[in-house]
Amino acid sequence: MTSAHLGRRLQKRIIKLKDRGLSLQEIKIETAILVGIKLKGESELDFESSLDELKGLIEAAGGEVTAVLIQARERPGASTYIGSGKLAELNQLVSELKPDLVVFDQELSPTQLRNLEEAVKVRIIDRTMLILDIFGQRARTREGMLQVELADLEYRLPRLSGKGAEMSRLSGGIGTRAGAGEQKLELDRRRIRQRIQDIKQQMQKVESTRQLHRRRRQRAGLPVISLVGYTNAGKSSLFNAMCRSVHRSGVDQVEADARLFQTLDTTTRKITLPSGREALITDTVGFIQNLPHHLVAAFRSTLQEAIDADILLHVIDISSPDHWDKMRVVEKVLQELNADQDKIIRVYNKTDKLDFIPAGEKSGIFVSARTGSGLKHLLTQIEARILPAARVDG
Ligand SMILES: Nc1nc2c(ncn2[C@@H]2O[C@H](COP(=O)(O)OP(=O)(O)OP(=O)(O)O)[C@@H](O)[C@H]2O)c(=O)[nH]1
Ligand SMILES: [Mg+2]
Repeated sequence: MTSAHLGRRLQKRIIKLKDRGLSLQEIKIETAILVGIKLKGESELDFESSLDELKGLIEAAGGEVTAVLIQARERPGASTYIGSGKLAELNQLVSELKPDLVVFDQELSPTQLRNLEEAVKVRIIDRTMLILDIFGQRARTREGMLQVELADLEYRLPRLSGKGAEMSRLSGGIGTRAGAGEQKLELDRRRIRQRIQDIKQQMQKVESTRQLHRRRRQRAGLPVISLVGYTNAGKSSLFNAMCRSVHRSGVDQVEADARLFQTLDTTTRKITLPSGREALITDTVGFIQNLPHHLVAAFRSTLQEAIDADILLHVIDISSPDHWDKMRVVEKVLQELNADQDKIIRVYNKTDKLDFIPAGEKSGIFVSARTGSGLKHLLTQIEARILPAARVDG
C-alpha cells in the first residue's frame, strides 16, 4: 500500500529490475539551457508560467538553468522545432555555456528530436522526458517504478532511432553493410516491446493485490479521504497537519518540499475525525500542466484509487498567482478520470502567505497547513459529508 509497507525483499527486486539496463536511463542534469516557443495566440502569462515551471522541473531533477532561449512563432517547425536562425543562436550558446543538456518546453516529435540532436552536439530532451526522469528518481514502490518504466519505454519506443539510424547511415556509404544499425535497432525495439509486456503483466499482479487491500478496507467500513491537486500545492503538508491535528503526537511524516513532484507514491493513514469516527486519508502524486499522457495512462490505477475515495480534497495553493490555471488543469484531469464532482471539496491552502483572502473565489475551505488555521473547520466539513453515508451503512 505504501512504500513503508513494502518488504525489503521486494525493494531488492526493484533494484535488480533497475539493473537490467533496459529500464530508466537516468539523465545527468547539472546545467541546462531551456528553449521555449511562444506560439501565436498564447498569452504572455501562460508562456512565462510554463517556462517558470520548466525551470522548477529542472531544479526538481537536481539541475540548474544557465540560459533561456525564446522564439515567437506561429507554430513549431516540423524539422527542428525552432527556426534555423534560432538554431544557430542555440549552437552559439551551447558552445559558450557547455550545458549538460538542452530542454525544450514542449514535446518533440521523433524527427525533431533526431534533427536537433544532430544539429546541436549536446543531449536534447523535452518536457515529457524531464518529467519522466523526475518520476523515475522519485519512485520508491514496486508499482511506482513499474509505472514510470512503462511510461518511459512507451515514450522511447517510437523515438528509438538516433544511434541506430546513425549507424546505418554510416555503413550505408559502403553499401553492402547497410542494415547493421537497423538490425541493432530492431533488436532494441523487440527488447523494449518484450519488457513492456513483462511490466504490464507484473502490474496486473500488483493491481490485484491492491484491489485485495481495497476490499479489506471497504469491509472495515472506513471512509477514504484523498488529497489531490497541483504539484507543490501543499498536499503532503496538509496530510501531515491533518494527521498531527488528530494524533497530537509525532506520527511519521511524509516528506513535504518545495521541489516539484516531491511525492510520487501513495501513502495512507488512519485518522480520527472530531466525532471519534475513523477515516483513512491518502496523499498521492500531484498534477502539472501537460502531464505526459503516457504517464497518466501508466499511473491510471494509482490515480483511480485516489479518485475512488469517498471525499476528494482538491488542494489549491492560493498564494500562487496562477492558481486559477492550475485549478483548471487539475479539474480537467479529474474529469478525464471520471471523478464524481459531488465528492470534491476545494481546499485553499497557504492562506498564511496572503494579507487578505481574495473575494470571488468559488466555494471552498481556506486553510494553512503551516499554521494549522482552518483545519478544524475542514475536518468538521469532511465529517458532515461523511456522516449521511455512515448512517446508511451503520
Ligand atoms: N507558507 C506556506 N507554505 C506551505 C503551506 N503548505 C505547504 N507549504 C510549502 O509548500 C511547499 C510544497 O509543499 P508540499 O506539501 O510538498 O506540496 P505537495 O502538494 O505535496 O507537492 P508534490 O508532492 O510535489 O506534489 C513546501 O515548501 C511547503 O513547506 C502553507 O500552508 N503555507
Ligand atoms: Mg507531496
